[in-house]
Amino acid sequence: MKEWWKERIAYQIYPRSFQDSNGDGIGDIPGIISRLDEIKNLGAGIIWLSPVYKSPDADNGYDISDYCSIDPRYGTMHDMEKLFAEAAKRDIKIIMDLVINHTSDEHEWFQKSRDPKSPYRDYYIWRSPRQNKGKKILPNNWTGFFLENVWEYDEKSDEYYLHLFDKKQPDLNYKNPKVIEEIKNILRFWLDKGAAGFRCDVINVIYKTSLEDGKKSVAVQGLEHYKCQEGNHAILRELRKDVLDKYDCFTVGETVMVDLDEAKLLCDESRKELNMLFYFEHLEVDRRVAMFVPKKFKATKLLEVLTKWQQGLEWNAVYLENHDQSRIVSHFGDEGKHWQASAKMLAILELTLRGTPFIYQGQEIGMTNFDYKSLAQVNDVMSHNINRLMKKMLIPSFLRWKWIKASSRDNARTPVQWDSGENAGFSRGKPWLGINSNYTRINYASQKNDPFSVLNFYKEMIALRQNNDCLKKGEFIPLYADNRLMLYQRKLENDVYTIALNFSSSKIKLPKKVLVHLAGKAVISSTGRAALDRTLLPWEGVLIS
Ligand code: TEU
Ligand code: CA
Repeated sequence: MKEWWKERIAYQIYPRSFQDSNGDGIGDIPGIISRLDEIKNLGAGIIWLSPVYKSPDADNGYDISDYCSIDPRYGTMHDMEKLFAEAAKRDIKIIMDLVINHTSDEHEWFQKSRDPKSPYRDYYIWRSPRQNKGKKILPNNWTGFFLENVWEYDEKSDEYYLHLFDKKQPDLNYKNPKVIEEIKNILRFWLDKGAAGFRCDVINVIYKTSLEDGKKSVAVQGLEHYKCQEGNHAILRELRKDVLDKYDCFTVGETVMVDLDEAKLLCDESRKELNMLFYFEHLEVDRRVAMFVPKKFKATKLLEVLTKWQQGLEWNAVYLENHDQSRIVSHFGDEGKHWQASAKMLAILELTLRGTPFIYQGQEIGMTNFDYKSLAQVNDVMSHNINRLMKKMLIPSFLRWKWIKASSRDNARTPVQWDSGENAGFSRGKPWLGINSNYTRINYASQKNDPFSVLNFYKEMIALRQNNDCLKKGEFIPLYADNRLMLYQRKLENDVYTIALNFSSSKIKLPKKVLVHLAGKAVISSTGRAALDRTLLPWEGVLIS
């Protein structure tokens, strides 16, 4: 079968913030259908659809209460079928979000599981409290991804259930073969409906080998008992063999805290587990302890991380944004004076890496982080948890707000800015989450007919890449980096491209030793220059052939 996922650009839709069609302030499936031409026009050939399943919405749909039905907020199954059909007409494939580490606590399985005698008890991970000097204590010392403890007490049976994420997201028990059979049925259901694959949520932590205490750690204590376990690999191979391999589809795994050696096992084509994965290391080069404490950005570090991953895997997913991360212009670029050049420079970066690029809604128009003034405007469950935790640690409120502002997942979740009209053209009603007030300046409609816009630059870069095997599959060769400058090449047989990127607001005089690589013709520049001299302008990125 042809590996079409290596030839296409993917576009991620976070439905609730994409396009509302009925004025309830929440994006929906008819809204997506109405914007398929825009996605096609951009040049994308795959859509990754974040969850649209029935959900009580404790984590915006990543807590699913019925995997085979559509939440009424997003529309009906009929709408979803129409979306598959309309996308197919435009030669766009859709992959669904597969969230199977946990379900919602409102899922029927979990409701039944609360009864210790139910055959569903063993679908989840229940444990009795431990005793310490006559007092009940938690079954183990693990800490979760949302920075809370991972055990929730259920009076009904005097036991706790495990949840690595929110307490409304109980973890499934993958030691139970019945659970795996249920998942296979869910996969078949969506593949038969027309899905072209899955983005698999936190797919490298689903199998808990043991529930012993974890080694002391500042974050996610207990990880060594469930990250990338042999049992996890075996499940991925089983899903592939029994279901996925029977369809023309692919999977991309979201793999948390993964390192390259683990990724190699997960993506090695001969092992038949995942087709590609999302790692996080490149987005963490300017952060200590994962998301929280900022650290100075250095292009040297970014090039080092990219080189390791670009050379380490045969094929992989490439991305700079998703619904959990900061907007890339706000993160690695410049929101101010050089907004446009930096957004385009980052487009050059993403679209000249090897692998399947994933572009997140709004990235193609250079949307920025939210401009909220207080925590009251934030919705993200994780941000509120962090705030609570920091408050307990007596961290003053201005510092808490500073960190949450920089790291909140809502940064990427503000509604898409379609035009300069009411609610940015996202909705006729009050949007579920505040719109960035820069929407009159940054929006799709104004960029559509502007040949120099970020949007048209993305289109140009995508078109350029589309017929170019060197940019898609060529070797990645690092050339040079310092704090603000980075150069690399892509090479396939006789084709060579050199990419030079300036991550600063200063004009840079290029070091002598890199000039030899820049002798060719500038194919495209983020500042619009047709010819190069010995400098890079502020936030300039160039592609040279
Ligand atoms: O994310 C996994 C995950 O670990 C993130 O929430 C992570 O903590 C964050 O990105 C900080 O880097 C996935 C989904 O993408 C996320 O939206 C869900 O909340 C989470 O799983 C639970 O399903
Ligand atoms: Ca709606």
